[in-house]
Parts: sequence; structure tokens; C-alpha cells
Amino acid sequence: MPIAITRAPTPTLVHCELTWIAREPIAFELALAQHQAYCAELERLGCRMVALPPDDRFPDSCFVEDTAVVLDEIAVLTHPGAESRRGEVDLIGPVLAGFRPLARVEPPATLDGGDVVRLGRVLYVGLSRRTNRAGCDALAAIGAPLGYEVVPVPFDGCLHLKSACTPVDAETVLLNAAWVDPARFSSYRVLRVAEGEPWAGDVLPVGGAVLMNAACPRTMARVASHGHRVRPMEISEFAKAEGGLTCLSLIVEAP
Ligand code: CIR
Repeated sequence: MPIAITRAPTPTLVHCELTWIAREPIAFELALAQHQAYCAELERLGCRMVALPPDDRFPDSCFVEDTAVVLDEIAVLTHPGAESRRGEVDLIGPVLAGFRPLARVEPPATLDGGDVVRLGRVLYVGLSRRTNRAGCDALAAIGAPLGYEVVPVPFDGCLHLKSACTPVDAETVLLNAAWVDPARFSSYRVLRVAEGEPWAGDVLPVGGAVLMNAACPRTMARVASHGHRVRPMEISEFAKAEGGLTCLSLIVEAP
């Protein structure tokens, strides 16, 4: 049974970091309801939930994905690229210590968990506004003795590599070719997001289903047509904060 670690959004979410999109009003009560529905869906799909309390000091702290990279053997605490988010790591460390030995990316290296796409023993690391080359190298140094290969991936147009592409299953990657070059994933089956749904590439496969952004119906149909059980999730308020489905949880697979 996978463990899903989540943190409830704080009302200060309205002051979130934004990089590629303009600020729009976030309806906090709706964000809260959407987060509750997300957690309920993860639980329905068989996850054991670890629900952490909101923390007003960190507007983006519901996006727990960015604070760590959880591998089978260890959890790597990140050093997030945005200064406002660095304190979130100290909050998540003690929680992850209950499940994995910890390693840590140290400054000047920066790494956001949202930039790490794992496919088997390969970690594709997006070189972004948040993750620098040193962050990529730090993860490679931690991962190599455990048998992980790190592949740097340049991309452009969105916040994190996972905003542009995520695995749908072990052999299939869903991606937005305007943001990341599909040739980077030529050894996998590549599905593309539908026209007009640029943010559809961030999906969360868990418990035999694939959680997808309900605002992207045509990409959902495309993924479903490949035999996947798709679960649409309303995440409009998190999308306004430049977040997607993977960002809202850290999934710890059973060893
Ligand atoms: C940020 O800019 O850091 C947040 N507003 C959004 C983080 C989304 N996280 C993710 O894509 N992994």
C-alpha cells in the first residue's frame, strides 16, 4: 500500500510564487475543497494518508512534491530554487525520516522535486528556473551508488519538468511537445497533450488509476483510449498557483 503525504493549503496560498503565469484571485475555500477531494481520491485508490497541517509561513507548502525526491531506498531532501520555499524542507524531513533514510541536496545546488521525473532507475532532471546544474549533479552523486542514472533535461515554457511531462505508466510518457523535446523520451511510448490543453501533462498514476486535471478532457480521453482508468480531479485553484496533480503529494511506495 503506497503512502501519500499531503499538506493542507494555507490561506496564504494567495501569495504563492508565480513564474510563468499572471496572478489571478484564488478562491481559498474552493482550494480547500479541491484538496480534500484529492486526498479522498488517493485514499479511495488505496493510499495510506499522512495528512500534514497547513503552515501559514509557507504559502506554497501544500506543494509537498518539491521538498523531496523519494526513491525506493532513501528520500532526498531538496534545496528548493525559490527562497520562500526553503523552510518547507525542514518540515518534511522528520516526516520522511519515518519511512526512509534521508540524504540532502546542499546549497549552492538547487533542486525542486517537481523537476524530477522517474522512469525505472532513470531520473530525468529538468534544468529549470528552480533546479540548477549543481542540483542535478548532487542528485546524481546521491543516486549513483544506489543504481540510479540521472539524465539532465533542458526544457522551457513552464515551471517544472513535471508540468511538461510525467509517466502514465512504466512504458508511457505524456508530454507537451511545446515545452519539452519528445526525442528526450524516445525509448518510451510518447503521448502528447491535446491541442489547447498545455497543462495536461502533469498526471499522477496511483493505485491502478491515473489522476488527471479535469480541465483537460481531450487529453483525458486520449489517455483513457490507451486503456488507463482516468480519474478527473478539479484543481483550478492550484493551477492558478502553477501547481498540478503531482505537486500536491509525495508518494512513498511500499519497500
Ligand atoms: C511554486 O512556484 O513553487 C508554486 N507556486 C507551485 C509549485 C508547483 N509544484 C510543482 O509543480 N511540483
